[in-house]
Amino acid sequence: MEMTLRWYGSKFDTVTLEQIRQIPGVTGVISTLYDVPAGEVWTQEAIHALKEEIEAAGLRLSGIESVNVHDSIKIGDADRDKYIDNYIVSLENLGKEDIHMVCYNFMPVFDWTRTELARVRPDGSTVLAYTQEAVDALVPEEMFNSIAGDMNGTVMPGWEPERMARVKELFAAYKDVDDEKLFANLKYFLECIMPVCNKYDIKMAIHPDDPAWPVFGLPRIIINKENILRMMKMVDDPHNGVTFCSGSYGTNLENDLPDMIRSLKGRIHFAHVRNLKFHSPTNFEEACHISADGNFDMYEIVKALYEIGFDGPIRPDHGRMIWGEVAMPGYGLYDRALGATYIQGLWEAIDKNAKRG
Ligand SMILES: [Mn+2]
Repeated sequence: MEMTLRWYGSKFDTVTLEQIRQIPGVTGVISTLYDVPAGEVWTQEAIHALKEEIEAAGLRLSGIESVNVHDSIKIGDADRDKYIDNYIVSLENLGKEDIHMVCYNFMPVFDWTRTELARVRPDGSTVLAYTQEAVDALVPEEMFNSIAGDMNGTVMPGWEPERMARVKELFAAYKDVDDEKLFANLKYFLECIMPVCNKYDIKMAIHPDDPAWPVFGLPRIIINKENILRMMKMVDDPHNGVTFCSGSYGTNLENDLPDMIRSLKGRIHFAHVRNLKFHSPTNFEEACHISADGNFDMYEIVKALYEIGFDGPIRPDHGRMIWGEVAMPGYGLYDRALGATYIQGLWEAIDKNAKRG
């Protein structure tokens, strides 16, 4: 594995590359062209400039999170081929710049969903949290306003104001899209992009839906072992793979995370590792990374990744806001740095034990 941190670019991130460089063991960042809207082509020049900036700081651009998929592709409407063509050009330009891992998601309308961005924990840290009761009390158009006040002046991925202004329109466009249609549209998209992925050895890594169940009646398919294995089989190419995000699959307590990891051997191209603390099956908050702070056995999760021979980029996922830091919720420096060193500690112990037999 290669330890990385997500970085939104110098125009958007409160964390600097110089700071990331000083986190023990972190050698790469996962970044994006944050200001290119979904559907537009990523130029080779822009990718090259991002890569140069990161390399000048002594780090590597280890992959992209995300190249977003335009809603037309997810809906399967008349414009989808145009947007798929653009996506293919973006992948081609990434390939030419020697980038080999691309994370994306296939969630309708809303990207990840939380109902609080700064829930206060007993130690005074703040975290993102979710309750189904809070979602059920909202109409979708209110979702953005309920989140916008807590963003610490940042723009969170998937919650761009211009996108949220179109929520009603988007809901109407998705009205005939059910699980089966969404699966079919994903298959169509993947079949179109696999040739360019094969040509440049680009590993596509779909991010799970978060939370891992339908929200506001919209279909969600990347939620459990059964569905993800169906997706692997429907386009059976090693470049069609997943981002294993413990915090997203883990929102559904029925998902056995180490078992899912083992079932995806060879198809996990990127790993997000974090813990959740549940108060009920539909009321959870993001804990710090260590097992004792939440519901997951982080040792078993990292061990499963180790045992399947995972060698891609891994990153600590959302962290708590601690030590007075003001940053994009979930994406401060301090708690993610603690998470990165903790995950590496687990990895080192597992590796040494395995080698001693
Ligand atoms: Mn994730």
